[in-house]
Amino acid sequence: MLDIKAIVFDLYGTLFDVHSVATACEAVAPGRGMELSQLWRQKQLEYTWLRSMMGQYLSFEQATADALDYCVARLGLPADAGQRATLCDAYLALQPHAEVPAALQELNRRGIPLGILSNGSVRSIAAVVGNAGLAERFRHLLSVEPVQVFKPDPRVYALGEDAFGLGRQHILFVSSNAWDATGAGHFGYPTCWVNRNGANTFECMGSRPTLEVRGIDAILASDAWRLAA
Ligand code: LAC
Repeated sequence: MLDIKAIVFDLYGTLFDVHSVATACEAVAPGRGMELSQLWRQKQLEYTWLRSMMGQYLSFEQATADALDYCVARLGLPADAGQRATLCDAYLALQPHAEVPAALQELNRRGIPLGILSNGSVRSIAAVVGNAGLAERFRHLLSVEPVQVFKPDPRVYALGEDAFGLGRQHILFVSSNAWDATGAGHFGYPTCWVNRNGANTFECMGSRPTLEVRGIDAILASDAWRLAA
């Protein structure tokens, strides 16, 4: 049985709903808010992967803004600079998924140290978590900024191990992004894939997550590991 001494969460999609910007997207794309939100998220991720491969780090916020420019052009939307800035700001005030606040509280009560490891900048992570009133739940809020490269580069995943001072086998890495869980598993973390939408496919890259759940509250109930501070 796995001996888990800390839990590290991905931020976007895992704890917070990236599509809570869909409502704001409706303002510039009436009737197409969710379509814009989904294309924007996919392009945002692609731009982080491309920047990493190019060896040209820039902030997650810039990748997000660049991705929005692409989407606005691709969908032929009449969004001016002010509207684009408003949409990017909406990314700083995402809503947590419904079960997240109570599940984090219970993990705190059980004494399990928690962290976030995200592509976001230090400023963005603090804003998103702070706006939701969840900052005190976490011992470490870890950004890719110190290593200037994005997930799934192993140097990013190493930040969790370094911060907690634990061997990777004792840190559960939790992500709703299958590609992120794959990268974390390749690094050597036990992984929990939060399959929120009941997708029927994980990444086909030769590995499986240690556990698959529908929400992070299920982490507490799993018998796949012993949780101990
Ligand atoms: C993050 C993205 C990958 O928070 O969801 O790092």
